[in-house]
Amino acid sequence: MGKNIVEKILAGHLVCGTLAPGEEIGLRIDQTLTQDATGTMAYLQFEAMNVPRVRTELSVSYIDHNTIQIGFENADDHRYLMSVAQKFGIVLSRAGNGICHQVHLERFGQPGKTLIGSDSHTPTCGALGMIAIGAGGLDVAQAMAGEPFYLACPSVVKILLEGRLRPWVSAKDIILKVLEIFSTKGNVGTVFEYGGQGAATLSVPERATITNMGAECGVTTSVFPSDEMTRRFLRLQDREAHFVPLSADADAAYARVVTIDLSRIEPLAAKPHSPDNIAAVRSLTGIPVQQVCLGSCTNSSYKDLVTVARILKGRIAHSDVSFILAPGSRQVLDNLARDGYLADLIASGARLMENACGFCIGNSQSPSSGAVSLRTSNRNFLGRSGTLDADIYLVSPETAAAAVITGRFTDPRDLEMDYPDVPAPERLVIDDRLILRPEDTGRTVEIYRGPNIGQPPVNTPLPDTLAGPVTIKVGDKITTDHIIPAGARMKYRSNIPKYAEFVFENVDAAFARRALANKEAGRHNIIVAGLSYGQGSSREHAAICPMYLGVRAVLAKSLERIHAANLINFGILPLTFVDEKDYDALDAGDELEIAGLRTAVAESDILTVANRTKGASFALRLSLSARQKEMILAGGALNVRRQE
Ligand code: MIC
Ligand code: SF4
Repeated sequence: MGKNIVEKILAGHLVCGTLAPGEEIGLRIDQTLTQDATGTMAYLQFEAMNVPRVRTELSVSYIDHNTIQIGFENADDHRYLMSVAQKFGIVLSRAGNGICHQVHLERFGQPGKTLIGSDSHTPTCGALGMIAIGAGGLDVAQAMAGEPFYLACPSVVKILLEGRLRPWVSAKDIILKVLEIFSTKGNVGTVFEYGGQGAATLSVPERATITNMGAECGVTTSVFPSDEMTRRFLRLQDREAHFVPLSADADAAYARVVTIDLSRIEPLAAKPHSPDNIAAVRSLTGIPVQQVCLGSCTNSSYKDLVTVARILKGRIAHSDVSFILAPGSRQVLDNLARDGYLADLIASGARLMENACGFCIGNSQSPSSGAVSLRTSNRNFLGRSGTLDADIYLVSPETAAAAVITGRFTDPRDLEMDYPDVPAPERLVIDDRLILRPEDTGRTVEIYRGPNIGQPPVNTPLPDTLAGPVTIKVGDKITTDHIIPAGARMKYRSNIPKYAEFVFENVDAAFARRALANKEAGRHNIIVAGLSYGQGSSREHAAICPMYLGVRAVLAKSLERIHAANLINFGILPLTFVDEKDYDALDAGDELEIAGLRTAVAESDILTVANRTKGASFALRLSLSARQKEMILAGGALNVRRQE
């Protein structure tokens, strides 16, 4: 039996376990990436591991998220990251060089390699034919220390692309179609492997839009073959030496095959407040638009931005529309400038922002109250933009450009012009001078620590009796943006006691105070949730901050992969209902108790919970590997390391 692409790369990196879907496997990791908002915590944890230098082939630290720098905190974190990089042999991409995923794709990703990153959109580099996976900062720190990365061996779904995109339809519309088919839930433990004649027509940046937003489906990662398109992209990046061909064997097996005919896709949009709330742009025609944001790690390539520049050339943004432009990387910006397109964009009224996450993470450009904002980014979760009552729609660059002109939702096919087909440039300006390579001089590097940087807190070992209230009960599809908001709050990423004040801020602003009071009274806090708890980002703060507030267990109908792993890393029990009806029977404030917990965790996969308030009991499932059980019993990964 032949192998698919995923099996080939996993087999070449397998350290332990067997390649059977669902089994825990350990992988050798070739490359890591971090960004500043998750990186500071990751490097604090790495420092605690007492490893003199990173043990990967390549580790890159990006500064791209917290670049607004209101107050001293972010700038202090940047200095910390720069000193850590120098000391431990990490490459550092300075603020201004671009968004981690875009830059990693351009300058570092390599077919056939493994990459883990402390950001959920790390799968972007799957566009180059590598296995690139998002993870919590602690997992990335362990990989930098040379340890395997553990995960459940995924099952592989083939997405067979046929046909060719029609004019005005682009890669964003493909991934929105995929989201329409698969939704944002129920895909844990799978990988999307793309193939077919249609896939061969897509350039690497187009593939990257698709692999990037596969994260919204909750898959472990997405991957494309490494083919002539890949070679062409790497050649343009002056990196042809990194090219290796990679494709699935003709008789490779898949858990499922889904075929999408590219020629039948039309311009699509994700409506508020979920990336899988898909509608045809045509059905939204006429809705007035107040803001258009172009950029983010999803749609920031040279082709994306040149396409918009050519659509807008000689026109001016509609008087109702604030038009925001944040190029994904300095390379893209340099080349737009060289070729004159930047001038066209500025002439059309674009408000040029830094090459950074910016609007996408909600730290700037929050829309006005009740506004409609069209964005080429990947997430439209409630409140993420910084304006709770704004309506955010995710669209392609073409649809975004059409709204810039008309001030309304407009199917770009209705613009009376020819589609500007943008070929890849013959040559690119490549300037890596904002990338700092660590020198191995043996010189002692002093680590800079600003006053905002605290030590990561550690949990206590698992108690034998868990007793406390359901401190909050939430519904389905609660994202990590709901659990711990980013945006304006993100500057406290290195200061857990402060950041923890904002847990569930947009869901139940009194949660943090209530939880802390329970903790101080010696009670455990319990979160009850519906389906797909912990969607979205990889931020381990969605586990660390609740842990700091005394949360000891999450009872959910289902949990998303990265968040569940983060909970375990910090000693919080990720439990699922055996019978989903028990979710309905629970209310916030119910007093729950699990007795004999340590023995039950060690010996069984089923725990029995007593509801003291209602005089009932019910069963919960704890699906953990032996390694994860050890972590839970010890109160998290840091305690296990300490014991060792
Ligand atoms: C996001 O897009 O939500 C982020 C901000 O990039 C996060 C990481 C973070 O919270 O720092 C992610 O995707 O993992
Ligand atoms: Fe940055 Fe947005 Fe991409 Fe996250 S999704 S890495 S915030 S651009």
